[in-house]
Amino acid sequence: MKRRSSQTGAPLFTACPLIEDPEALLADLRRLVDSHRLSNHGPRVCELERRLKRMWGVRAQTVANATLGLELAFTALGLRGKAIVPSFTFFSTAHACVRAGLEPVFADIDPRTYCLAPAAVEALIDEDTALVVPVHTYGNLADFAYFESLRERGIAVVYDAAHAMGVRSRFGEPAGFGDASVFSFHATKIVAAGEGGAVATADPALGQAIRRLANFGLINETEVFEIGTNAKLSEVHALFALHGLKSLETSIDRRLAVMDRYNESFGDEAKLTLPRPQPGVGPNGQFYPVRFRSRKLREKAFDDLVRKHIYPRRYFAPALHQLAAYRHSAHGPLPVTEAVADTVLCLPLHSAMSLSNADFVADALLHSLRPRARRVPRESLSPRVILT
Ligand code: T4K
Repeated sequence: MKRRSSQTGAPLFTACPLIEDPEALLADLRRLVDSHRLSNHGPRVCELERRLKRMWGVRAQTVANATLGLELAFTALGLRGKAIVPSFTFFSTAHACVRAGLEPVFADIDPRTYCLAPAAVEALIDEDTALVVPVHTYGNLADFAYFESLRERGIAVVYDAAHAMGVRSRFGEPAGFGDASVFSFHATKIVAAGEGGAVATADPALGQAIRRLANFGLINETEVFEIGTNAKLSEVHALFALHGLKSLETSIDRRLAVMDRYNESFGDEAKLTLPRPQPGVGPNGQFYPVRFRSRKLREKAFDDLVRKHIYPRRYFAPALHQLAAYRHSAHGPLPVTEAVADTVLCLPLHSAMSLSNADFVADALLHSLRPRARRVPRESLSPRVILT
């Protein structure tokens, strides 16, 4: 008999994009087709930028993806020298620095938030430091108090906010901090447009420069003073992002319900370290990272889950300084980065995930950790969250 992998028998991936109202999206796509306007700052891109600006309170400049958003933000700031970045992040953070002509220097992270550790950054700052790129890892917010103070010391700060759409903070709207913050609309993100991104900035000149660079460097049809690229968001992607934004709150609520369910299931499991809530932060449930006591346990769990057609991801292993591409890059001591990269696993968590599938994943993981344990049956599921 074929073994079922979830309540529906479908594989369970770490991420899965959700279109909340496909009929409404298809109707809008029909209108888009009839409009014959597919790119170059058309009405949907403009509408998306207006909506994001309303939400963030600062200018929103759409881009083709967050990787290019980071690169163009660094380029538009006109920086030269070193950029302090985490090694525990997606490739884009450091790649964008190199492509913008900056030299990445890797700093260690905080073991509770997985974001850059201020003390580690401070120890690496020297007269060549032009930029620091804190990543809001998994939707945890970097330490604004420290990083904003760097700007007063003449160091540019651009937040990699690829994971942070919809995160709230008692310190203010996260998108309003830094020289800029760069968000992603990739298929794996909460607002899933397939590809896409947006740069938030309170500096109108910086926003304008990023817009220019994203459009080949054109001033007008005949004037180009700088070498730009093509990083424009298409109308199709903007339409998907607009639909994703409409259901942002619902998506976050569903994700948080799944997180609560995981927390409840793993609460007393000493072999796991669960994500810790940050005081004063309203999380978005972008990822659910668990840490294992050892790499061996993590690898066993990974294999056991995959056998049940559950596909977690080792975000972010290997750490960037462990890659051949960065073997010559400078870095400080990275003990936390290496320990986390060795032991972390992001479990399936997405806006369409049911609590019953969360239970299925939790049971599979607990069984991997304590193969002889028996599970207590659960009470019935909340109907609001039953999707897949
Ligand atoms: N900064 C940080 C900190 C980031 O994490 C990222 C991207 C960026 C910057 C740059 O943002 P973008 O330039 O992409 O806007 C994925 C994404 O490609 C990447 O966007 C993301 N971070 C990273 C965390 O994950 P992969 O190679 O792990 O994706 P993939 O194809 O293995 O997909 C992961 C899971 O998602 C799969 O198990 C299946 C599911 N999935 C994926 C796609 C593409 C779907 O269900 N539908 C889909 O269409 O990198």
